[in-house]
Amino acid sequence: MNEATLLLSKKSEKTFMSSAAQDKAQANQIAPELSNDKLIDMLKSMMQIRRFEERTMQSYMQQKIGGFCHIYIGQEAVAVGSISALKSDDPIVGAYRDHGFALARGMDPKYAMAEMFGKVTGCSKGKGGSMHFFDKEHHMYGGHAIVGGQCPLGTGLAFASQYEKKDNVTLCYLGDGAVNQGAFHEAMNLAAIWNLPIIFVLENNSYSMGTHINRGTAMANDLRAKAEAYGMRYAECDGLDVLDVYTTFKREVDKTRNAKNPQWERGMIPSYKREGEANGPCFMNVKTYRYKGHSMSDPQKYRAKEEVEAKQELDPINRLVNLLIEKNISTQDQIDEFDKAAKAEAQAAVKYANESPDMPQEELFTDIYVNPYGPYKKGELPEMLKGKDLGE
Ligand SMILES: Cc1ncc(C[n+]2csc(CCOP(=O)(O)OP(=O)(O)O)c2C)c(N)n1
Ligand SMILES: [Mg+2]
Repeated sequence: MNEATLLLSKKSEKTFMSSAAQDKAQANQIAPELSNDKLIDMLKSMMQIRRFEERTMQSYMQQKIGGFCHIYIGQEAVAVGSISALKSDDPIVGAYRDHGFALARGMDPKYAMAEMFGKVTGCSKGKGGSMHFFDKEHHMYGGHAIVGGQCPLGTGLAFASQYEKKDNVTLCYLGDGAVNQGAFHEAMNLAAIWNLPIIFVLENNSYSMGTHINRGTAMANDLRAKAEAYGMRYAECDGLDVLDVYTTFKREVDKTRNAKNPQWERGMIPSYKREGEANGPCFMNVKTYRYKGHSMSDPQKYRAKEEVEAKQELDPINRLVNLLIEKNISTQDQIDEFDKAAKAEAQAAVKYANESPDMPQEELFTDIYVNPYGPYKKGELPEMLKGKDLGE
């Protein structure tokens, strides 16, 4: 396992101690709500993901895990910084590179690992595998393998919370490849005309499989255009810096939480005159990088080793470690302990997955059709809305 990516190297320490250290110190000050405990939690969460992913790679090589498997190493700050800015019942949904945001959201690594091992104890009973994590309890609505397929679902989650007059914000994660999908544009359009409480979180790691964003995406140099096409708020942050991710998300999540549908508030108005967009949906471009291949079977011929190494110098975990030590928030010894705990937890997850029973064959015929809200009859309210105050 590549210990070097996580543990402090003298070289990265030197890089960090320059002006970057001052910038980060300021970032901490502009987020006074970030207590020392919360900073440490964010570090632990990123370490948990990194060590989990290393074990995932190892288990894949040992053929314990089958099918497609996409590693999140390098992108940890995106999931951790953004989810730290949410309420615990704010829904999240994303694509197949889902281990990071599932763990950051609170999924037990045991159930995540068991899912990939195809075991019945997995978060999706072993039926979904790496790409289809799901955790209703933690409001994590998948894990979706169809590029862009999660965008309409995220829009639906945001629509539901607005319709039910809840004050939730949905985070819909997508890769840079997804911005060229029709589903993404349909979802952006609906989110804009209904002013839905959703943030489309572009995890912009510059590559869709082996295609660089500049080769595959119009206006790649100015992705603000994608938001402007829908009159939607645009923001961006440094996805290799968890504090920048957190502070940017905190600001945008707070604005988005107030999203109201002007058509419902004041009767129909033309959508092109949509008001209140400062408090509406947002398209967030998070510049990040994946240190590993697209999936476990990627020879990575499309990028230079030097490019990956240069990005590893900016490793989000090392950067936070440096800050915590520099600010006397934590010591190297404590950090080593956190890391030891993260490694032990990942190892325990593998043990649990190994020892769990396989999915019984009968399970193949369950969870196919779901109708928990009862039959809908024309003219009647659906079960889910009966007895609810709809404000009429
Ligand atoms: C509709 C659809 N087309 C093609 C694919 C094949 N495919 C799987 S991943 C991928 C690249 C997506 O890249 P990106 O959205 O940037 O996400 P990342 O892998 O970088 O996280 C493609 C084309 C797919 N899964 N779904
Ligand atoms: Mg990508």
